[in-house]
Amino acid sequence: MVRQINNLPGRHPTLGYQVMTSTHLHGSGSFPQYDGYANDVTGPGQWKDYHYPNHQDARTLWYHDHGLHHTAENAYMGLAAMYIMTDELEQSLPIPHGDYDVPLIIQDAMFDERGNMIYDDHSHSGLYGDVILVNGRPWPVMKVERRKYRFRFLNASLSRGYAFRLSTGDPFWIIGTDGGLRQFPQRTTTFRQSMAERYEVVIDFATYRTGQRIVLENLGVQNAVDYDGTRNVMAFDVVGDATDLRGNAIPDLLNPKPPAMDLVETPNLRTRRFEFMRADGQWAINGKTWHDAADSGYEYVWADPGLNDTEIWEFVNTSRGWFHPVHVHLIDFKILDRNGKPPFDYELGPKDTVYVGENETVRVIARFGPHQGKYMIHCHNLVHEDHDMMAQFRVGRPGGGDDPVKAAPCRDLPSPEL
Ligand SMILES: [Cu+2]
Repeated sequence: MVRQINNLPGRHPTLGYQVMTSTHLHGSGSFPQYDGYANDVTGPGQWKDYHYPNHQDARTLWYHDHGLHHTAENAYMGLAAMYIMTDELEQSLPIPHGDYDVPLIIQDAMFDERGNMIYDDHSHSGLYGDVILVNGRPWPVMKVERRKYRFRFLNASLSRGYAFRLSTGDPFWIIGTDGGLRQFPQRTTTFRQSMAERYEVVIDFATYRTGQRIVLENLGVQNAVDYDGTRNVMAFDVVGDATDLRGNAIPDLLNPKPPAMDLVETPNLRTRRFEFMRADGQWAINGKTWHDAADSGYEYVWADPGLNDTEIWEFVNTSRGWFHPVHVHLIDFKILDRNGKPPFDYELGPKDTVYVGENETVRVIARFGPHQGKYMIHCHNLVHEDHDMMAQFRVGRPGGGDDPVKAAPCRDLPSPEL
């Protein structure tokens, strides 16, 4: 249980909106009332207890604001952080742990001359900062020893995708994706990462000499607004031999049965299509926006899989001007194909967010459970999400499952002792 207390001022000091928050634990199979449903908001002077099952395989989750129409501003200004879950299998593997297991929360931002954050989303198209922050610090330099490190890459930017590369051209080893460890490690010299995706990446510094600097570079992706400052993300300075050689391996087998990865396409499976598009000057999914959900009293759903049904969902982006990271709440999915071709090798692990690039159609397969109820699917360009590329689906029968807003309402301060 986590108590979220909204102690923010009644109005945002520079942007002026009322700061209503809703906390989404991204990557968790939570009950609807603890999932950060956009309208399940906690206002200034209120609090809410969130219960998390923590029943899934070890994985890198993150929690961020999901409040209606102001998620982008709230996450940009700081309401986003990592949440790491572990288990016996993950702990038993000889992969880097402890000091050698390092979160990298990557964001871009822009600042005025006094150091205040500037929020400019270019008429709701996207926010592209000229400063790269890693764990809240601009272009940091990390001291590393001559051994393997595991980095948990989270792209927590609002709108910027990245294509990562090491300045040496040496490989990354991808050992995990959004839903935890992959079956086997995958070598790659570059990978693109959209907002909200997570990759667990091993970098081996053992081959470098003491005193060498290795830069984590960003090659940029289509339609991102790049600046001189967005070419580099951070750097690693090799300071000496390893002081501890435990967990210095990349085993051939990581997780023998990662979630969702055993799902296979069969002819009788239902396929649903979600087109991410512009409609009436808004960002929309199948021509509808969250306003349509609101107008129906939050009854309208874009999809209604039965509990524990396996379905194929097809995400379509016919534009050349932008990409959409598509995030489905509650479940893990396996990517089947992109424009009819196999997904990138590094994507072959359990996922909850997928890069749907320009002119791309991506098909994923998932089993819908373990809970019934209404959950959101949306674009994770948070500027798009807020205006208004967000939809919902219902798992199970109409009226089934806990109500996301009414089942566990927020309370007024003061909050009682825990
Ligand atoms: Cu989008």
